[in-house]
Amino acid sequence: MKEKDVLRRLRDCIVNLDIEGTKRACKNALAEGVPPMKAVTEGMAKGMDIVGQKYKAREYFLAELIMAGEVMKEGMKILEPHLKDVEVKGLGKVVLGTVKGDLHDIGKNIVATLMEAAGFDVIDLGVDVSAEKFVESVRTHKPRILGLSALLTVTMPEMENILKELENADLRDQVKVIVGGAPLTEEYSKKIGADAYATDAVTGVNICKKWVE
Ligand code: B1M
Repeated sequence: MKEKDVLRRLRDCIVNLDIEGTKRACKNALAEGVPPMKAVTEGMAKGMDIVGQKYKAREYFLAELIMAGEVMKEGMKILEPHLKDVEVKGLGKVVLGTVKGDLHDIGKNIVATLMEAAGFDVIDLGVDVSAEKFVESVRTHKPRILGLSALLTVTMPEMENILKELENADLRDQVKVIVGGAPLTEEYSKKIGADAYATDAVTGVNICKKWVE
């Protein structure tokens, strides 16, 4: 099977909310030698974009969004061990989380997986994480990097709040801050004073590696 057909199948299985089909398509992608990260970004994530468009167009509703999240997570269970299959170097700690009010974690989890694969020690605070919890975690764990994810326009301002709280706690200059998530822009990240913005997980991890290597 050609790579583009394997990727198209992965995308379509997500759009059709086909859990068994997605699992089969992920196994097939590995068997056909498709790089696992490509299967995520150019297969399943493309399907998630279409699900998002269908939701916006009122063709899909909340139930379908939830289902799509579950289907992608099942696919990730198959691909994830292969994303991690690299030499581990001690690059230091990263505290990572999705900001308060936001429950989206699929992208953040991919960032966490790739960070670990690159050799970072990831402390994942999960979703709906308050500024206080981020600040406390930076104080306790003393990470080299803090990673913030937000998928909703309404939760983006929470990132600015976290940066302000880090300043107030005199911790801002002790940690590099990277932000990511679909609604963000480079311009917004500069405006709020983040050190970096990444459109995708691979770019994000590469930026973090440059910071510490
Ligand atoms: Co939601 N949702 N959702 N949703 N959801 C979006 C984000 C939306 C764009 C859909 C749409 O309308 N087209 C829209 C937001 C609109 C906006 O604000 N701009 C939306 C909405 C409106 C909502 C609700 C409000 C719906 C409702 O309740 N009426 C609700 C909010 C709940 C809440 O958070 N409080 C909601 C709920 C959900 C579910 C829980 C059902 C589910 C999430 C399941 C889960 O995450 N466990 C869900 C889903 C699945 C989506 C879509 C369809 C897919 C998101 C996803 O997982 N993408 C999404 C549409 C879309 O994004 N196109 C949508 C795949 C993932 C791999 O990509 O997360 O972008 P992404 O991550 C990428 C990059 O962004 C980047 O790297 C990742 C991989 O390359 N990245 C980083 C992310 N974080 C990073 C951090 C970094 C670096 C890079 O450094 C630290």
